[in-house]
Amino acid sequence: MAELQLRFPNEPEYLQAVEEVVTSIEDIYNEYPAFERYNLMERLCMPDRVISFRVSWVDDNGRVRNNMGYRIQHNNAIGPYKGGIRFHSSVNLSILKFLAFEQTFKNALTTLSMGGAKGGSDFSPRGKSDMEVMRFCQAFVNELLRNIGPDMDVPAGDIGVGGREVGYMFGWYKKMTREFSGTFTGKGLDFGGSLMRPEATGYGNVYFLLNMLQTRGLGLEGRRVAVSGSGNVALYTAEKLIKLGAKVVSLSDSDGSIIIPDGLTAEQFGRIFELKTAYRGRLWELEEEPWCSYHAGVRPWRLAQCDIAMPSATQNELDGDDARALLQQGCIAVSEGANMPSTPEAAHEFLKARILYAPGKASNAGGVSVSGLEMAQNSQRLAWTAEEVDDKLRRIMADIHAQCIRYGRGDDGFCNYVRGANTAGFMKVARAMMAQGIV
Ligand code: NDP
Ligand code: 2IT
Repeated sequence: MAELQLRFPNEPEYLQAVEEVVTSIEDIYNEYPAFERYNLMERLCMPDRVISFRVSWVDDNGRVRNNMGYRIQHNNAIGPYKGGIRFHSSVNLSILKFLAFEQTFKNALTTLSMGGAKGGSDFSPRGKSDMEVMRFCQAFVNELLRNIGPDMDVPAGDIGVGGREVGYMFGWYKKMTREFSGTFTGKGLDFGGSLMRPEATGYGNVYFLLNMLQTRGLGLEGRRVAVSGSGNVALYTAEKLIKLGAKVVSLSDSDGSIIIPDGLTAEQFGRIFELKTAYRGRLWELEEEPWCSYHAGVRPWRLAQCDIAMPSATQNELDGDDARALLQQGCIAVSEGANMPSTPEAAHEFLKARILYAPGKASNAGGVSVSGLEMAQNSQRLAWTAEEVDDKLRRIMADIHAQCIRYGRGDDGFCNYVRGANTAGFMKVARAMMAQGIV
């Protein structure tokens, strides 16, 4: 870690993600001297490739705008590079390197053949017209297209990138390569997208949570669940929770949070879903509703009285004080929908309290798993039914849970899911890297 800190002093998120993995796999790493002979950990801490470029595009007023674009191809030991694209003003190299690093271990857990990558831009789609977003996506892909392909690197969505953006990127890629391929996942259903891909991350996280609760003989019915975010992951998490009889007591966006003391009804959820997806609206627009309260500039953790927390917005959105507040309320489980939403201090609190705590690379892996299933369907030129995909998703989440238990359960029966997920993911990538020599 000291060496990495010297090499990459301005990359705090990246160092945070690496430190979590390194410390939790230390014991097993040291059991295999060959790993060190091959300098595996150091190799894994440096992405295979970092691609960065300028993206110039023209806004609706005819002004030329410039953004930075990136793709981090982290590791392809077990399959083609695979991972989302993030468009958000906060995007920088540190954030994308942490996400690509996490993705490598997450993808290894899915049981599918996918390496790890991540990309994005400091471009924010917020407040931009459809045509501006389209022109940006085209300029972005124009730079990226030599580095991606169905067997090379397959991008998808992440923050700020949903069906609209993937559609525009895929369209330009197809035009420039003259190939209709499965190079992007999260595509529209009419042109190769998989049923259930939009739902997959949120639903998958709820399936993972159910697996965790089951280990303690607990269920979801009537449980109060605090969810953060109100984008793709948060909305489908909330939808599934409501269907299963849980009470969703919060949602948030980057301006603030809503608290719903009695839990969202299906009808109220439907209105929020429409506000967020059809109108790209803001949660403050619900300020006057009698069934919820709006809190500007705050996150939900200290306000929502909950049994379970599912942070589903962004990294480091739940800190040590938030964690202590959740534990004080009697929170029994935290299942991460976002990537690295808990700060190291928060994660430490959860582990110390021995609650059920799932790190994102295990619990949010349903999204990339169904991306993998979309790649499989594209290769076959077939489309599976929603039931088939959902059934496979449930099995994959159960399999990921079993891998966490295998490597994370101690002699006293407590499962440290962080150690379990990191070790299981690492062992698979490490074995593949060892077998392929120094490349
Ligand atoms: P969306 O863009 O659909 O939604 C993001 C949500 O988080 C929005 O409500 C957004 O609010 C909020 N948010 C974003 N940045 C911040 C911030 N800096 N502070 C507070 N709130 C913020 O993205 P997704 O739902 O796809 O992604 C959410 C998380 O899940 C991310 O961590 C992503 O990496 C992770 N993830 C996504 C997967 C996927 O399949 N999409 C798969 C696995 C993980 P606002 O609208 O105000 O910006
Ligand atoms: O963080 C993630 O796993 C994603 N954003 C989904 C990646 C994908 O390739 O579907």
